[in-house]
Amino acid sequence: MVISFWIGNFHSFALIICTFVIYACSEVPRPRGVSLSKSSLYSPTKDFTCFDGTVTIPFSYVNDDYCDCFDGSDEPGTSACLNGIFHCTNAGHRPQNIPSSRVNDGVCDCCDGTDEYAEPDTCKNICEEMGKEARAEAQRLADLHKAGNHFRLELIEKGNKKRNEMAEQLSQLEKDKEEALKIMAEKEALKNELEAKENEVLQVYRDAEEKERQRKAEEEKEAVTKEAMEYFTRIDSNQDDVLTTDEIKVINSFDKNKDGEVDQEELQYFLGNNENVDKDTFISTTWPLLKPLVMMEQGMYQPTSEVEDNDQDANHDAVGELDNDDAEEENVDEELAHDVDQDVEPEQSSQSYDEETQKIVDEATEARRQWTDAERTVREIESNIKNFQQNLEKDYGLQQEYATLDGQCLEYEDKEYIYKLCLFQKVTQKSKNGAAEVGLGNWGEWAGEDNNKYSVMKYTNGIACWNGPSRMTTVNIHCGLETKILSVTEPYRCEYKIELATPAACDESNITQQPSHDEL
Ligand code: MAN
Repeated sequence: MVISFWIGNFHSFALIICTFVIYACSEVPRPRGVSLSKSSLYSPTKDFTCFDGTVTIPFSYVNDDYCDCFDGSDEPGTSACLNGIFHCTNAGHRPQNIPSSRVNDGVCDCCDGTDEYAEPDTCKNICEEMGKEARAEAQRLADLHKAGNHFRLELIEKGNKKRNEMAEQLSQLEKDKEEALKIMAEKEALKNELEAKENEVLQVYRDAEEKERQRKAEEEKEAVTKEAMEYFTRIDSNQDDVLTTDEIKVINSFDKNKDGEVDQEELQYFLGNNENVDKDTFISTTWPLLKPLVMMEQGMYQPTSEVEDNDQDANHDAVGELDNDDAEEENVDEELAHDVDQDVEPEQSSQSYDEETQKIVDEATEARRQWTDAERTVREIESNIKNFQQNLEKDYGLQQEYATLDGQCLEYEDKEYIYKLCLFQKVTQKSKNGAAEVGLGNWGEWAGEDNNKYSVMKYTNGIACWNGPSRMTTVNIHCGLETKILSVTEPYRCEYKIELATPAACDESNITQQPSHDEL
């Protein structure tokens, strides 16, 4: 059955009057659930075309509780279409659009109760009351914004001043940098010049040092050869310039493991596969292996291995047991120890130069110092420039109203934690039981809705949550006569929410207006 909800019995006189005084009129005839702005699309004298243009139906099908349009536009006043929109006028308060599926569902959605027309007693019309409250709240907000706007203007002035000063400081720093770079270049040139001179005069010393080094190396080599020869001669008992294994076996120093005999393994160690050793091989191969053992026996060489004690014992033994039966051999070791002693080099004295060279070295040192200082100055200026640039690039609101708040820190305490918000920097949380401070996020960006970008701040990349993502904080900004934290909550684990009041957000011209009430 086709049920029309067209309020059709409105007499033509009212229609004519309303056509002329449409804004002041208390009722404009239109199907139930249609807003005034859309009423012209529903003409009872014409067929109705769905808003999406897909279907045209006789006007009597509108609000007949059967969904004909895909977009639900033929059933604004019934719940027949899932996607329909029911408009309530809510005279005395704000008009409202609700999904038409909520029409006659037993729940009061509109303050005027028109969405529950099937059972008119279900909902009372509370629009006047609500409207009054809403208007009082709107007035309170308007007054607050008005009062806060005064402080906001001050913030804007200070913010702009701060920015201008920073811009001036930045351009001064750029000039300072140019100057510092010039000085650095001069200092570098001077340094290079003096270092070249220094290099030249020191070359004489380096050449002399090198010569001395070579001389010493030569001397050392000769000493080692002499030492080796002396040792060789002493243990070459038949003086035939060849050491046989028999001659070696009686020398305690070759008894590496100090077990009382020079065994095959030890012979192999010192002689390789040779049966005997001539002088040259002794100097080049045997003596370098033997000398540490001889030194150790003389107590000039401390073994570092775990067999230290054993070695020391062996050492002790060795002193008295060069050859168990031969006291003469004992003397050999003692004498050799004396020779080895002489190998210890005196400590090198620190370099000193003649007066002229020293002067040149000092001048070069001073030039290096000055160049280092000049370089440091440039680096410091560059780092300052970077800081200023970063601050100047920060978005402090359309009129710089937030600029002076940068770095301002505000605290808020709840039962468990002390929260600290340093604006445009970071948010932290400190447990009252003394645990370490936790970072809840660093300044990220403004994140308000398109037309209200400056109503929300995001601080991101805080300390990672246990088994979870990094902590982050959202700061919702409200108009208030002073800048302070109103509340801190953690609606989701490690996601924090701060409500912040500040005069910077009190924009008189931007107060959310009560929606215009075009239909009463
Ligand atoms: C700490 C605090 C809390 C947070 C937990 C997560 O206790 O930072 O805010 O919920 O860690 O483990």
